[in-house]
Amino acid sequence: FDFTHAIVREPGPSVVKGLRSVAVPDPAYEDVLAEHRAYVAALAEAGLVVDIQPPLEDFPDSVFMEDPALVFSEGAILLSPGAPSRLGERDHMRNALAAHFETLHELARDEYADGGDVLVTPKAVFIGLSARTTRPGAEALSRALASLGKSVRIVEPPPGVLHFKTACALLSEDTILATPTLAASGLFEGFRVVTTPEGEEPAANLIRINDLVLVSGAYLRTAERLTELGLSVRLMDVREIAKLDAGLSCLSLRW
Ligand code: CIR
Repeated sequence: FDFTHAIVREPGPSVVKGLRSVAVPDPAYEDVLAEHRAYVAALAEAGLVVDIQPPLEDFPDSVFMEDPALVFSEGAILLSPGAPSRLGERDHMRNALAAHFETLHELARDEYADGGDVLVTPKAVFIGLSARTTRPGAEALSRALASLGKSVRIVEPPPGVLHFKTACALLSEDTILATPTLAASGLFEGFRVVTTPEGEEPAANLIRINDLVLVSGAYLRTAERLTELGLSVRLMDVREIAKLDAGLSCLSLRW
């Protein structure tokens, strides 16, 4: 969570047609845009230099910048998003990354992995298998991570969420926030695990950036729990973006 830079992509009007797992009505574009602008402002407030990429109207989900790549100060890895409508985001992401990274690894087009399934911790990088991240994709990503000197744990999280990080986030060097179901799976051996309060499971999709933790404003009991742990919490309005199965980590790449 020690970062200096981020890349985001501004949402264009097509964002309202983004993928969703539950058939909810389209979000309101103006509100998505306002939520996104407030998010960018919070990243800047947390101390990041933010590169804002232009909207891609042909790719409604391209605002969820976290999924087609994984970035570290040592280099970047271009991923193959597992949703067919998102695969073409790769080419735009390659261009965006070229301005920042000399080292760019690339997964093959059929080695599917979404950045939302990857939790980076100081000890290990967790890759969660999902409907978007296949075993061959996870293994290819694991090889790319090894070449950047990272150790990897490929895990099979309990089903029921879109991405691994829908249900967990890094809070400190050795502390993970997870939903009770994921915490009970025992995947985080060696870490201290804090759970989301009953009924606030989606709050787990949060991000810590330097000293600030961005949390959805809908989950006040989670915010209170984190404040009690001594963390500085910033509540964010993501009500419209959340209709597209998104939380706070999906909206940027950070390094
Ligand atoms: C999708 O289904 O791909 C988007 N509607 C939401 C992606 C959320 N990304 C993430 O959690 N990393």
